[in-house]
Amino acid sequence: MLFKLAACWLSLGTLALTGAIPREAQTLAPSRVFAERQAASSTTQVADGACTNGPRTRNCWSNGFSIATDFDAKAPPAGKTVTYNLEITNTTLNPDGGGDRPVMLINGVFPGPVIRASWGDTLVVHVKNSLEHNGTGIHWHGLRQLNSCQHDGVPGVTECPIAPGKSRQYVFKCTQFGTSWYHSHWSAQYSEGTLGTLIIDGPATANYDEDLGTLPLTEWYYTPGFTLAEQAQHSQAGPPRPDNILVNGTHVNAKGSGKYFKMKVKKGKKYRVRIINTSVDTTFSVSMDKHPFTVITSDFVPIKSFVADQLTIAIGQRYDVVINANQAVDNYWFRVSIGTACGSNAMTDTDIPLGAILQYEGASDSNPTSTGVQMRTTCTDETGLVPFVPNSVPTSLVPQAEMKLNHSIDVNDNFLFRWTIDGTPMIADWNTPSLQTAISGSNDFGEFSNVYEMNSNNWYFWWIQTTTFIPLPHPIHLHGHDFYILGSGSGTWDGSTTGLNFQNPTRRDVATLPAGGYLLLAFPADNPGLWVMHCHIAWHAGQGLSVQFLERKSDIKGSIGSLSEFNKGCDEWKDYWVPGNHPYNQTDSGL
Ligand SMILES: *[C@@H]1O[C@H](CO)[C@@H](O)[C@H](O)[C@H]1NC(C)=O
Ligand SMILES: *[C@@H]1O[C@H](CO)[C@@H](O)[C@H](O)[C@H]1NC(C)=O
Ligand SMILES: *[C@@H]1O[C@H](CO)[C@@H](O)[C@H](O)[C@H]1NC(C)=O
Ligand SMILES: *[C@@H]1O[C@H](CO)[C@@H](O)[C@H](O)[C@H]1NC(C)=O
Ligand SMILES: *[C@@H]1O[C@H](CO)[C@@H](O)[C@H](O)[C@H]1NC(C)=O
Ligand SMILES: *[C@@H]1O[C@H](CO)[C@@H](O)[C@H](O)[C@H]1NC(C)=O
Ligand SMILES: [Cu+2]
Repeated sequence: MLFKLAACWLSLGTLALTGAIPREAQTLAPSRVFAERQAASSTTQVADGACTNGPRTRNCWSNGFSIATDFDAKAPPAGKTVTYNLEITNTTLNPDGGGDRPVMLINGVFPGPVIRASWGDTLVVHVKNSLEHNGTGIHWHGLRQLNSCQHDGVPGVTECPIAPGKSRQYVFKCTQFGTSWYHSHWSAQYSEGTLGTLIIDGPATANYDEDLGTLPLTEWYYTPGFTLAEQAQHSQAGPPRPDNILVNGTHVNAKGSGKYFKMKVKKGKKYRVRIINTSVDTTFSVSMDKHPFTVITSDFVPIKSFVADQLTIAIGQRYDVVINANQAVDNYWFRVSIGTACGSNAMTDTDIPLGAILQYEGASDSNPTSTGVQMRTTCTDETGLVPFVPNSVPTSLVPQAEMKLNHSIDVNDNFLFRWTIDGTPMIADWNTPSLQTAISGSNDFGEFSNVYEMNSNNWYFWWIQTTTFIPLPHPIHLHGHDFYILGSGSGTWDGSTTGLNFQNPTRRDVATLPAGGYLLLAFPADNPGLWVMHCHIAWHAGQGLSVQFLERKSDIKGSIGSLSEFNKGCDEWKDYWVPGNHPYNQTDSGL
């Protein structure tokens, strides 16, 4: 009886509180949300009436969890188990009307199925490799894999590839929330279409009525990815030129056939859109005519929301935005431009608009005639992204290593191009994943492993410095962590910490190393395992632009749980990967 009374009183309090949050509020005061969380968690065992997620209370979640929760410090809410089955097949696809192309799809669709779970849930994903002549391995981009390194899906590092005809089960907890994607991490395979998007529902820093879901952007080539990767690593003339782009898997082609993707909205509502750059080699800028974006997250980190007409998105990066359908009932362009400062696309030779359509209910089915902002063609990251939950980096840190990004060319081997870190490209050994070597107690990771060790439970600071004369921006992605971006710039870092950002710097899992410049990153060694950090331009990763962090080696075995899937996978792979049993060889980094 007493219990019920208390619950009742709490929900009355809720009404008063939610009523007090102005409907149009775009920024939620952290102190208020924090107070709510305190109130909720102090009434243990009582269902959380004080903070229920809804269109006007997106800051709330449940039972003492809200947008103000520091998910790096607090365990996630108790969740359920969510299971998916994915099967990779060798098939063909004609997404833009430009013609069929061989692809390797997940469950026969491009993009693959949207995987959806909630904050605190455990995802169980069964992956079946139904390809005849390729291995595979699926990486859950941006998922923290706290104490589950063997489920990170990186062949040669955290697992043996999944052999043809075999399956693997990946199990991991959703400790963060927001938008991401999953993709093959096996050689150039994701450029064959082996990818899909992923949503972890949770609280947000701005309110909206409806969630339109994920909006993956990619470039599209009419030539198979493995053929292009081979060309790219032997090319003296730069990377291959994409033929088109796809927005959520579709687009109009250079001859005008094919169709634009349509987002359908109702006037008077606010919508969340989850934009993801899943491309192989293209930086994009995006805007929506007459509908500015309220940006609420960058990668898996909620940020203080801000309004922008246009966003630039590097490969692997995600921005969740809210748009307000408050314009006249009509069609509007969602514009996509190519970062021609660091790439190209055949569609820029045509007058065909690149993008998708925002269609109001009641509008005609014709293409928009709307006008918008001047689109960028640059390849630099967005700046001023302030994490909603402030965390800081110790100011006493000094760089642990200067990682020099250079390149090498083997002219004897038909002009073989490699990116090097401190003189060595990273080449994965599929038969002997680094995780296996580490667990066996050995430090013999091989000549091309690019291992950097982090032995203590402490913060580490890394300096990535371009030394090559090839000035290209590189989207650097870290597994197992969000890194803190202390600074970046052109030229060589002068070693001075003046001007670096230690107080609540942007943290995310992909940041751009500026063309010819440097990038300074920090993160704490709080996740024992082996974590790669690589360029997310697929060609560059294939050409060796990667390192791996060996994090608290002596704690790995004790923290990551059962290795049964890992061991089974290696047994099956080694049975398959024997000379004479496969028509193709590993010709790149394997990542
Ligand atoms: C996909 O099918 C094509 C055509 O049959 C074949 O040449 C190729 O080896 C197959 N690829 C894989 C990875 O099984
Ligand atoms: C993109 O397509 C997926 C799969 O059909 C769908 O779930 C999602 O809502 C679409 N995205 C948008 C922004 O409409
Ligand atoms: C995708 O990432 C690539 C490489 O970082 C970048 O060139 C491109 O602009 C990004 N696309 C979008 C839409 O941001
Ligand atoms: C980078 O590579 C070039 C040759 O490709 C070499 O001359 C130069 O010394 C290298 N720089 C560093 C810092 O390794
Ligand atoms: C693969 O490598 C083996 C052993 O080096 C060699 O005999 C075979 O010809 C290679 N196959 C291809 C397709 O290059
Ligand atoms: C994967 O299959 C494609 C053909 O579908 C082939 O071009 C490529 O070499 C294969 N890669 C490996 C390492 O087997
Ligand atoms: Cu790169």
